[in-house]
Amino acid sequence: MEYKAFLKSAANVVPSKRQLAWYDMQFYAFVHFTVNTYTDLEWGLGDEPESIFNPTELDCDQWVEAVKSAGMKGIILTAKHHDGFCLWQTSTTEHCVKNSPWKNGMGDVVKECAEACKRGGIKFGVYLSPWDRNSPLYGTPAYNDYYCEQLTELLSKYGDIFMVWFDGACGEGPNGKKQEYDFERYIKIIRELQPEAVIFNDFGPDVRWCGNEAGSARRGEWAVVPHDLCLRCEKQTEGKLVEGNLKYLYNPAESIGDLSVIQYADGLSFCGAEIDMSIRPGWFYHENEKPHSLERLFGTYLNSCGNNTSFNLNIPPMPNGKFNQADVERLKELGELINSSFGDDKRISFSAEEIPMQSETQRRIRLSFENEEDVAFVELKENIAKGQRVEIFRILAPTYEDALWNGSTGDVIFNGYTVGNRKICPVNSHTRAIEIQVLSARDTVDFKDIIVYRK
Ligand code: FUL
Repeated sequence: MEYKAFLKSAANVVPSKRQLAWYDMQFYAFVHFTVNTYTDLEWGLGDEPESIFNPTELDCDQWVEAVKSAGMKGIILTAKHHDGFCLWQTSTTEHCVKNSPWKNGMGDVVKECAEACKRGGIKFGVYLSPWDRNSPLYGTPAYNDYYCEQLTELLSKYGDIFMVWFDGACGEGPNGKKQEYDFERYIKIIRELQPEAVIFNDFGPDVRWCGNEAGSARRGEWAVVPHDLCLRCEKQTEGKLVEGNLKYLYNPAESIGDLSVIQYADGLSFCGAEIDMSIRPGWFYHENEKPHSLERLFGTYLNSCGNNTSFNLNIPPMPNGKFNQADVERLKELGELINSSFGDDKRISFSAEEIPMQSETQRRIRLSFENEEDVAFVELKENIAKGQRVEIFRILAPTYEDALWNGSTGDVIFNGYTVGNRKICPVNSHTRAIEIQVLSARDTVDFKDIIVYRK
């Protein structure tokens, strides 16, 4: 394909309706809770007695209030982690809450959490670990039937599900065997029972893993990536799920969606990344751990929600079933910092002037403020429904206060790579005007919004 035509085609790979809804979510919570909470482990062994699970003060409304205070819009609960213990009243196994002393075996954490989310006006999602260290079926074809039954229960008994989070881990089961996961079948069930839900997996089909659990971001995040990275979307493969064969090569790569990589791909998929990390070092609660600093969490927020990915932040409940007060406070501080940084009162009004360019893929937009301002952030939003286009951009401020732009090119206050759904550019500049320059893009650039925030 001719080079420019290829670029244009890459720029016009668009998200599905459910992927667009996921972009709106931006920031949501993971809740890791299981027998590990009582054994101090990160990966349960699968032979834990049900009797240890006893969250006597379980309070999912407290979870919901806490995550809302940080501005998060949903909770994804580990309905089953690698240890195989099910947090809901399942008919598929005895290794579940019904054999625990909690509420005399009548409790259901999935139900309580789903209902609390509904009451609190946020969305609910489920994590169901394919790796199961308890099920004797694991490692045989019958395990896929078992897993599908569990999925069916979760997706039909607890109302709307916004995300199904598949964990890529595939270790040995109790009989020493590994399982071949039938993702095609799992995905079919999700599409049937919860057509609005996005599916997270290391490699899509809807949302992919960012490649680390430390909250680190790429320099820029492309949502359009090689087919060979992803479980391909149904439309592109006429209903068949195809697994990319280069996924392990691509996944942690810094250059995943760069032109230098995608030009060699035999097809492209729209599959944005999620950044997942825990508020503490572990995914599960350990008494000796402390929440990460506000700076680190806010930095990760900027690098995820402000870098064309979503942010899935885990908060682990304590053995009594509540979030630790230190986590609750950190979430509140985080929410306050996000609100005070990006609140309406922080918006600087401006008049915008478009400077005509010869190339249709370049832009210069000059923003002038009424007074000098201490600018903290510039936020750019592409109309992602039409595809992701901006490659390289920069932001400049006039060098001299009085010169504005006359004859001077200005100082570069931000060098950017990729925009996408939302790019937050920390600029930290005292100025009366700025200029946004798009130096290269894959097609014409459609900015849905440009917002400037003062300190
Ligand atoms: C990993 C798991 O092994 C961890 O325990 C945790 O659930 C994390 C989100 O995904 O693959």
